[in-house]
Amino acid sequence: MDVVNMTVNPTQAQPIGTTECVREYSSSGSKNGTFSSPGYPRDYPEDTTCIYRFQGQGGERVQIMFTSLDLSYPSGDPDNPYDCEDVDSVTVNIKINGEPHSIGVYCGSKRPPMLMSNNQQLVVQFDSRSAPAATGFMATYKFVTNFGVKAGEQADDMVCGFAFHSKDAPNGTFTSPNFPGLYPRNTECHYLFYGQENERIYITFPYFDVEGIPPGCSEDTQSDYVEFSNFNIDLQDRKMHRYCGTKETKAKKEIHSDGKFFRVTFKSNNVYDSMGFEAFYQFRKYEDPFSDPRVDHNSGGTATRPPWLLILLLLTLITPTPFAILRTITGS
Ligand SMILES: [Ca+2]
Repeated sequence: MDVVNMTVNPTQAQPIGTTECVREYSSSGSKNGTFSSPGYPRDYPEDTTCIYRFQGQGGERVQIMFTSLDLSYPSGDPDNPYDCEDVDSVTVNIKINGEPHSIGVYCGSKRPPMLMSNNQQLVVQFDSRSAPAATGFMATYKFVTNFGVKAGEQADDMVCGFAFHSKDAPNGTFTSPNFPGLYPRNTECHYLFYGQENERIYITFPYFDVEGIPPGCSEDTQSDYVEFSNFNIDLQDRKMHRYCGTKETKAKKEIHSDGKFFRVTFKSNNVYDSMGFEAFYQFRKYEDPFSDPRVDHNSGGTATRPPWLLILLLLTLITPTPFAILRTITGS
């Protein structure tokens, strides 16, 4: 039996089964819907290939989520398949710079993660070989423009940008694109934080898994990464380190801005992917300890803020009643 050809042009995928079915889904028709293996929820036919082509427009991405997967898997545990070669499978293909890439081959009954295309197109290929007693798959599709990021205000002048203003929300969460699915390839998203005067932005990561090799997380190591900057898009902040890897590989401590603006950038390349991150942000008032004048040098070192509270507290300790305190203060 044929093996899934990973190098097929995803927009012109050739069937490997003898029964071909091709289905086209265009965002000009519907922005979302469902698709499934032939005959679902009845058992799917043997020796069949089905191609599902998704075509968005403008800045749309294709987001697909399998709600069920039940493929014949004679060679092991279908809930934990270790190899999808030569068995019934579902392959998800995208195109990067004109070159075809598979972002996942799935088999057995382990449900695939939520997936997103890197551009307007995505192709799903279903291949059955055996005479199965299995229902196949059911999935939903969506053409989205928000990259699956459900926080912040999407910036119109950026491909993938989200703005967070402290006047709108003092804290909240934001995620990598398509979270909690796999993040899309070749994607760069910016998260811009605008605080008020004397505010700083604090970021922590409850979940972090970005494919890459720390500590450099450089392009040389084919790393995806998260970058931080006190400057806007065009300026790199050399003193801030990139984050990549899993939260376990390096304890991810709280990171903060130097001023009232902060930028977090997520960037993925064209190979490998992970689930990304979920982050918590908080705008906090910043009290600079060095800008608070505690000593008045003009009056010979006398404190500029008399410690009235401390005096009252001491008087309370040594005198029995408030009247006694009053008498002590006024001297009557
Ligand atoms: Ca990658």
